[in-house]
Formats: sequence, structure tokens, C-alpha cells
Amino acid sequence: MDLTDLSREVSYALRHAPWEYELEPDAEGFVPVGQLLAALNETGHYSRPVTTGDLEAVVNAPGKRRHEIRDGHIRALYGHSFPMRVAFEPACPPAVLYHGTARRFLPSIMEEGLRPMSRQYVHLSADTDMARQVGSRHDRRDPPAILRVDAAAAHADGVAFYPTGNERVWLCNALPAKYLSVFK
Ligand code: HQG
Repeated sequence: MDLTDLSREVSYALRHAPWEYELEPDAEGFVPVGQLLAALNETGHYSRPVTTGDLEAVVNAPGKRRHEIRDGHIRALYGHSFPMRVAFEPACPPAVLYHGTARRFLPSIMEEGLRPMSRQYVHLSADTDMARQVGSRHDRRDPPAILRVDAAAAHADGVAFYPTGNERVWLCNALPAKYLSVFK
């Protein structure tokens, strides 16, 4: 079983297209593990039936933590784009967060701020390494731009920040440009 392929399809189902798998995520984005397994095993994408153990291996794989299993249910920790908005509890953010992006997006971002674009939330990184990884996905040639987010000031002004089950990933609804500066 190729866990990377499985992880990609689980992300696709739980972040972007649950209806393609006949899944109905609850308010926090959870679906029953059994329902996801049944749907994955109907696709014919896998050489043998996918098991709960395979999903646990995906969730616990080293590297970026993307999903969680709790009480027989599984969800994506962030990244959602499907129309029904997943609820996150706001919390006090670290004073500084980062956002990695492609250099070509900077003029627009510095004018209109960070917007969620096709996702439900803007994604922020707790450290510059994560921001670099995130930004690199948008530009294969040039190094990414890293924006420094003055989260303390934004939070003091009433902007809500949401921690995720991945301590290196924070969310917000949108972020005006006045809280952003080019770090690198
Ligand atoms: C940009 C992946 C122009 C924004 C990642 C970003 C992350 C603007 C792109 C997670 C803009 C959206 C999310 C504006 C924002 N004008 N461009 N006003 N506002 N943008 O993929 O943050 O690895 O939806 O800078 O690693 O790159 O799949 O968001 O470049 O954690 O687990 O619009 O998804 O997680 O791109 O990535 P995305 P993201 P996984």
C-alpha cells in the first residue's frame, strides 16, 4: 500500500470533495472511518482493501500531520475547501506567524491582504521552515517569499486566529496587508 497516494486521496475526500465519496462531514469535519473505508474501497484505486490500520498509518506517518482519527471518526486538520465551513475554536496566536507564498503573488497580497482564495481559511505557519515548504508549492523555479505576520497586533485589533491539530499550522479568515511585511 502506497501511503502517500492514500494520504492524498484521504485529503482530497476530507478537504475538497466529500460528496464524491458519499460522505457528510460534521461541523468539525469528521466522518465515520467505516464510511471513508467503504468509499475508498469502491474506487478500485488500491491493490488490496484499505483497512483502518492503513488509515492509522497515514495519520501517524512521520512528516506533516494532516489528519486525525478520534472515536472512530477521521478528519482533515486544515486545508478544507468544500462549501460547508468547518468550525475551529479561536485562540491567542503566537506573537509572530509566517506565510509562505510565490513572489508573483506579492503585489496583490500587499494591496488586498491575505485572502482564503479557494479554501475556507487563510493558512499561516508557526515557523519559517514550514512557510518555505508551503510557499515552494506555488513556484518550482524561484525561492518562495516569506511574509511575517504581526499576529499580536492583528489579534489585539480583533482578528480571530484558529489553532489546528497541527501545531505548525494556524488559520484565520483574512488578514489586512497592514499586518504583513516581507521577511525574506
Ligand atoms: C495566495 C497545504 C494573490 C496565497 C500547504 C497562496 C498549507 C493571494 C495561494 C495549506 C492572495 C493560495 C494551504 C491575494 C492569498 N492575492 N494571492 N490577495 N491572498 N494568496 O494552496 O497557504 O501540504 O490555497 O499566498 O502546505 O499555499 O496539502 O494556500 O499562495 O499548509 O497538507 O493564494 O495547504 O497543505 O494557495 O496552503 P493555497 P496555501 P498540505
